[in-house]
Formats: sequence, C-alpha cells, structure tokens
Amino acid sequence: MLTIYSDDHHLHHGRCELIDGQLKPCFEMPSRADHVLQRVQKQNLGAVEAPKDFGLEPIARIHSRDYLEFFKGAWERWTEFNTDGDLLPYTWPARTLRAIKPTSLHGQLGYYSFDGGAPITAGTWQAAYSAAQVALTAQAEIQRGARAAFALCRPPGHHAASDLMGGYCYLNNAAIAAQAFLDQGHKKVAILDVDYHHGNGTQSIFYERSDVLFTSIHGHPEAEFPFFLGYDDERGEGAGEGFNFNYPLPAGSGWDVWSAALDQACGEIDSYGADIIVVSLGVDTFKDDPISQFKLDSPDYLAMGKRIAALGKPTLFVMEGGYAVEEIGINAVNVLEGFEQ
Ligand code: OKP
Ligand code: ZN
Repeated sequence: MLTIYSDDHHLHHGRCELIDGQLKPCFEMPSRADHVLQRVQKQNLGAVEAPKDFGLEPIARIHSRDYLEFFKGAWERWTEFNTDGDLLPYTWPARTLRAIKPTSLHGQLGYYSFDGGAPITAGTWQAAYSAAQVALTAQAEIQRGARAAFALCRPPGHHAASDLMGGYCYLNNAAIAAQAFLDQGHKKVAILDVDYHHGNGTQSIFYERSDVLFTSIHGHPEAEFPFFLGYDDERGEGAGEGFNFNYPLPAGSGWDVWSAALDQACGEIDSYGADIIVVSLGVDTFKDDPISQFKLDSPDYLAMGKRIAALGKPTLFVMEGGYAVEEIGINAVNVLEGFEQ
C-alpha cells in the first residue's frame, strides 16, 4: 500500500493545552507522525511518496472562503501583538451570545473555533495545508485504480467543520478527500470514523447530504470530548436523513463490544452501496492511550483492517488521532496490514 507523507507536519508544534486546570504539553505532537512513518518503513508496507499540490480549490469545496482566509492570515496578525505564545481562543459565541463575526483577532478566533484545543503556531497553516494535500494525493492514487492508500496526515482533521477549528483539527482531510471523489465522478462515498472521539466536524459537513454516508464509533458524548455531538439519534437531516450513523460506546469498551459496532457500521455501508470508503483512522481506542477510555489491544487493529477489507471497496485511510506515541505506529500500520492480508 502506498503511503503519502510530508515532513511539513513538523511546522505545527503547539506548545500547550489546558488539562485538569493546568497548561500541559500538547498530546498532539510531531513525534506521532514520525512513529507511524517509521513503522510503515520497518514493515515494508510499500512506497512512501511526497504529496502533490492540488491548490486551495479542493479544500474550499469543504471549508468556507472566509474561514480559510482567517486561518491562513491569523499568525501574521498575531505577530503584531509581540508575544511569543501560541494563538489560542478564549471566548466563544455560546448559547446566550450572538455569533456575529467581530473585527478583533481574538474575537474572530472564538468565532472560528469550538474549543481551546487547536493552537495556531507560525507553521500551522502550512502543516494543515500540506496534510490536506497528503489526503488529496492519496485520493488521486485510488482514483487511478489503487485498491487502497494511506494518507499519513498530521494535524488530524475530523473535528474541523466547514468554518470551525477545534480538537487539534484545522482542515478536515477526510472530508476534503471524500468530496474530491464525488467531484471526480463517484456517486456514493462512505466515511467510517474509527477514532476514539466522535468526528463532529465530518458529521456536520455532510449532515444534510445523501452522497456521503457518515458512520462513527466513539466514546459516548455524555462522557467524552467533543461532548456536544455524537449521539445515536443523530441520523441526518433533510436529504441527509438516514445517512448518518453514530455508535457511542461506554468507557472501558474492548474489542468484543467495539467490533460488534464495527459490524453494524459495515452493514450500513454495505446496504448504502458505497463506491468508495474513506476511513478516519484514529488509533486512540488503544488500551494505553493517555486521553481515551477504550481497551483495544494491538492485535485487534489487524482484525479491524481485515473487517474493513471485507467490504470489498477501494479504501482511503486518513490518519486522525492516537496519543500513545510509542504504539501509534504499530497500531495504525496493523490496520493497514490487516487490510492487506
Ligand atoms: C482529537 B482526535 C482536555 C482534553 C481535550 C481533546 C481531544 C481531541 C482529540 N482534558 N481533548 O479526535 O484524536
Ligand atoms: Zn481522537
């Protein structure tokens, strides 16, 4: 299986996030992708290639122009403040407030985000832009006839909505690739989000559409980030009604419970009749993940890949979360090896 990877991800290195009332080093760190790349090479998964540049247009099919303009220019505006910290939001237009776009940098940062977990640093735009190109390059490989490809994206994307960053995510790599498949002639794309956290951004992007089926297995939002989306009664709206399937699971869930949900999601993907499958591949379901509560073990990821392969469709794997840095490579590549077995 071909892997697409860019070193540009190193340009994004957030300093800290708020955890238990303290600013601690970001869990979403550059070494995550480095470990996955090393494992890809160690296991001889296949060639590793750099992304091509498809420009901004395929990204603008998913993200609003004003959001992209804000994100691209935010660091430059921040440098005028003469401080050396990352750019982080601190006020959001929550229920009793008005979602009117302010003129100030920090006002706009709150307007274009849903949490304080997506710091903007000097290289964040370039890293996120390159990650989207990684996804698009892997997508093009499948479009040319490959059965599968691996987009080793960092930063991740599945929490990013059309005009919102958050949850370590800025540009929704999986959604951008799914849209590219549709724009290149496919009629039905299924997204299978196996990250521990609900893919709220992806769900919201496609919620009123029937050309993308969204399925997600995740920690129950009553107890887990992103808290405000991911319940099983969210089935889609309007033309999208019946094309959204959430499988929220309790803390402590292991492979038996998790794989039963995977079987259900795969059943929905089968009956939908997808042409293509995009997997939002987070491996923070691992038992030793520092921010998650599921109990999958490394061999389970081989079985996961095998089950996804049984769908019998061209499959694009897009890297999302996973924070047990030492094991993230083993677990992510196990999915890909299981798929190929
Ligand atoms: C991104 B992805 C604060 C924790 C904040 C944010 C999780 C973002 C996960 N105590 N957690 O889906 O892996
Ligand atoms: Zn996650």
